Amino acid sequence: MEGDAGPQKYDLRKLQEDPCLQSSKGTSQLTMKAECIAELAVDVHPRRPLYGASDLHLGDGGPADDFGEDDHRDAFEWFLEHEVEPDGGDLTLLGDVFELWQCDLAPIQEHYGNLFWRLRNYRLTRGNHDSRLRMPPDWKLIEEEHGRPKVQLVAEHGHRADPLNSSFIFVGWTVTVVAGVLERLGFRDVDKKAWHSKLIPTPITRPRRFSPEHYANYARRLARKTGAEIVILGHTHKPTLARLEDGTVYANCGCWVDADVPGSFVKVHEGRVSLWKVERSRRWT
Ligand SMILES: [Mn+2]
Repeated sequence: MEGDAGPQKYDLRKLQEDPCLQSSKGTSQLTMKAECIAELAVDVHPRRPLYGASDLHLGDGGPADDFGEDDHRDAFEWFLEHEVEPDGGDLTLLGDVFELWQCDLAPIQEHYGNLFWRLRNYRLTRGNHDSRLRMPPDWKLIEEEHGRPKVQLVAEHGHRADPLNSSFIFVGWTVTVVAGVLERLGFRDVDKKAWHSKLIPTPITRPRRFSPEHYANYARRLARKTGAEIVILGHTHKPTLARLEDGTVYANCGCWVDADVPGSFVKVHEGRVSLWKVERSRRWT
C-alpha cells in the first residue's frame, strides 16, 4: 500500500509524494554527481567505456527491499542517464541484481516496471541471490592481440570465492531468508545488521577466508587462469581498487545499496580503471 509509510519512514520519495507533508515542509530537490574515489593506469583500451555495478538487490517494494530505500533507485536511474548512456557506455551488472532469496521475480517486475525492463539493455551476470535466473556466471573482454584473441578483463559476482555462498550456499540463503521474514515483521535493516554482525561470518566480519585479501587472492588466481590484466568482482559490498603484487588490477564494485558507500561503480576507459560513487544531496525548499 503506497500511503503506508510504516517501516519505510526514511524513504524521502514517499515523504515528498505525501501532499500533507508537502504543504508543511515544502518540496525537496535531489542533486547528484559522480565522484571519483580512486584510479589506476592499465594497458586496456576498450572501444566503449566499460561500466560495472553490482548488488542492487531489487526487491518487491516491501520492507525487505533495500533498493527501494533512501535514494538508491533515483541514484541508479541518474547513473544510467548521466553517466552510462551519454558516454555510449557498456554496462555489466555483476550479480545480486535481483533479491530472489527474499521475493519472487514477478513482484519485483511489477514493482519496478520500466526500470526492470530497462535492465535488459545491459549485460547481467549471476550472483548468489539471483542464481535461479539463467544468466552467465561471468563476462570477459576479449580483444585481438598479435592476431590472437586475448582476455583482457574478467568480471563476475565473486560468490564463488565465498564457501558460505557457494558450496554451503544454504548458510547464506538461510540468513537472508530469515532476515527478509524479520524485516516484513517490522524489524528494520536486519540483513545489513547481519552483514556487519560479528556473529555471522561475512566478507566484512571474518578476517581470514572472508577478508579483502581472500578476494584479492581469488582475483589473482582468476587473472592467472585467464591471462586478464583486470578482474572486477562484487559480492563483498566493499568498493575496492588495488594493484596486486603480480600486476593484476582488482576492482570491486561494492554494493549499490550499501549504507557506507552507496552508488559505487567501476569504469574502465582509455587505459584507466576507476572507482566512483554517485554522491547525492537533498535540499528542502
Ligand atoms: Mn552476493
